[in-house]
Amino acid sequence: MRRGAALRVIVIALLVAAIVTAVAIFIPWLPDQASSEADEIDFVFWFVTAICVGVFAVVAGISIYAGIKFRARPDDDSDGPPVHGHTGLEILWTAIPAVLVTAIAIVSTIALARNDSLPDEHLRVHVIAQQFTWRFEYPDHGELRSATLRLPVGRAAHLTMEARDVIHSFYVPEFRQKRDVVPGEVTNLIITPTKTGDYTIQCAELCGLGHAAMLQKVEVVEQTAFDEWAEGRAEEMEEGGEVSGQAIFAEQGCGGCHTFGPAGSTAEQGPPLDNLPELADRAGEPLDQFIRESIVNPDAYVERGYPNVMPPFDLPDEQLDALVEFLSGGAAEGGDGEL
Ligand code: HEC
Ligand SMILES: [Cu+2]
Repeated sequence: MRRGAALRVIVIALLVAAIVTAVAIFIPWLPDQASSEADEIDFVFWFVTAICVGVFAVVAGISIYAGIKFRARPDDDSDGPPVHGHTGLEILWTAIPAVLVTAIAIVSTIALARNDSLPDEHLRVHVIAQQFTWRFEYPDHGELRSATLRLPVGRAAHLTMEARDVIHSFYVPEFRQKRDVVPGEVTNLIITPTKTGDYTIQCAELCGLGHAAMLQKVEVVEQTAFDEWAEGRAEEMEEGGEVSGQAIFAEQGCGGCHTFGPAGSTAEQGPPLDNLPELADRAGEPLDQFIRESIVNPDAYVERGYPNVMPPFDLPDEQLDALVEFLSGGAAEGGDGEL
């Protein structure tokens, strides 16, 4: 009798385990890995998943068996038999989870520690998070700044991250690495991309109204392509005097939210900037002044139908002038669309 019950529970548990294992394995829950840190993270993920499958199968096996076997008949109004605790069982169901949780803690700690080891040869990137945009500086390359995170493949990047307003979280699913970006503190993250291609950073900490729009591009390229880009951009920026509005537009990430023909951008988080004269008219302001104010103090005039998510930009005067000129059409010409 007892043995028959145990056997049934085991059969049900194995069945449940088979189903949830299939769900875990055959549905592609995770995107392809694109960093050498991803292995460690995925190992922890699967380790925890395996434990969950085991615990779930045991609990489901007993619950389903008990639900069928001990179901009260519709006309049965009697009380159940009085049952006292079972010391042996209680020790068991306390001890087993304690061991499992400890094992998870140890495995995670080892994985995180391994992913925190920084090789001597690495690229430094400073990350600035601000509602609702990401910006990147490359202290190894002078004044180099960008709104797209470009990384050379096969080389460790050391991100030092700072937040200008509230807590954000840097996360690129393909890299698996994720870390909070906290005001008043510098947090670190190490990423060694293993595959060239385009990925998306998504802020993983609800940081305000525009949180869902806090997406930005990561481009992993060959080292030679990276060097070429870095040199080109650094020269562009050091040429002085000639500040290009188009470069500022790209560098500040305006194209991440706005469609603007001359910059080749197509994002739709904010109003399209191709018909700015019309928008300025509607606001009843001269074009240049309207643009300038919209950049420095976006709260001054919030376009109807759009959330008030544009961050204020505090740019040096000559950059602001160049940007306003670029947007007002003073310097409009076909761009190559580089963001
Ligand atoms: C996080 C997304 C985001 C970024 C980044 C961003 N904007 Fe905006 N922008 C918006 C939204 C949304 C609006 C509409 C709400 C408002 O007017 O504040 C807007 C409004 C504007 C307007 C006024 C248009 C109008 O009709 O009110 C201008 C001009 C503008 N942005 C230019 C820029 C420039 C230049 C940059 C880069 C320096 C930039 N934006 C960066 C989202 C963004
Ligand atoms: Cu954020």
